[in-house]
Amino acid sequence: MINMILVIGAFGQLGTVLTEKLQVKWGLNRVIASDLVSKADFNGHFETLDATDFKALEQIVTKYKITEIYHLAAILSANGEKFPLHTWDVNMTSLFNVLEVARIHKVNKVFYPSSIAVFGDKIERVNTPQSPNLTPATVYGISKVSGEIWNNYYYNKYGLDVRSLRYPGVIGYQSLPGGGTTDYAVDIYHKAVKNESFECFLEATTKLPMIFMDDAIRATIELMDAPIEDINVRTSYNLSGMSFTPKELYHSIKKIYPDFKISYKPDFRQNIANSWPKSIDDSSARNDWEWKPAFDLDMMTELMIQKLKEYYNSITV
Ligand code: VAH
Repeated sequence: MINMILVIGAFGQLGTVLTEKLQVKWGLNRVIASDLVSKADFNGHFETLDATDFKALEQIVTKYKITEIYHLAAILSANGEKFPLHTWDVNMTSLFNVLEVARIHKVNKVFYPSSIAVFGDKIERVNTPQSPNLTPATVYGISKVSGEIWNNYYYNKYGLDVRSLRYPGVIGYQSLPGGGTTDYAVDIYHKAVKNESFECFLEATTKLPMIFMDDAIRATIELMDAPIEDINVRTSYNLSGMSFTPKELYHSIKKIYPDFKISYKPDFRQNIANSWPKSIDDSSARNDWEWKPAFDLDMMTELMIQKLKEYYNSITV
């Protein structure tokens, strides 16, 4: 059977990179990118889609005979707190639409991104295990926990093969995050490369789990490629890359930019970060489908700076 892939939220932070990877893996004609608005420089098939519109989603799924959906659209943790009920509505309606359309039209596989935001204050914050008490402190986290449980329900009741990862903060040079609490760890590199100083909205010592984009994308593809009998977690897999504080990240960048300056001005996002783990136990992912991250902090810093330098040079000439 021919695989036809739909990516929802294809121009977001993860979607931008994942769509390109999937195009390379399956071919340009096998991947349909969708998002709220189109992008002039996008190379490939594109459909405008608001995933809260069931009919519009269904039309695309039937038009292209979609067999695999990556549902990456969501309102993230920090933006989500500004309009909690709207966030719940968007995140859940879009997921229900994806699950229902997949069930009705017999889509083979669905990918759903969950997050370390599912954890709350009832957990061990160091090496947080797979399935402790989930009592998230943000509406984004509540929507992700609920999404995980609904995915598990669709798997058990209808046999829908939904797979999911609890991403840490994702850091990449290819795209910008939008409205999350871990966004600082991307912004800081842009400031360093532009020779500007950085004002951090988290305290110097706030340790959070993070992952380099290459690792995050590889984990996604490896999970989706794993034989069905190896997938034992049907809510969402803990996923770990590295853990660091803003101060540690600053010192990693300072090895390349010794004059780089940072100041700290915590805002409402500090409370969100305080409710999240410091590090993650991802042994289920390691055991079930042999997950292993490749990048540590200094390796990531080197590549981020090299790539962002290339990018800023290319737009200033
Ligand atoms: C956020 N980057 O900050 C997201 C993420 C690890 C948290 O899901 O909201």
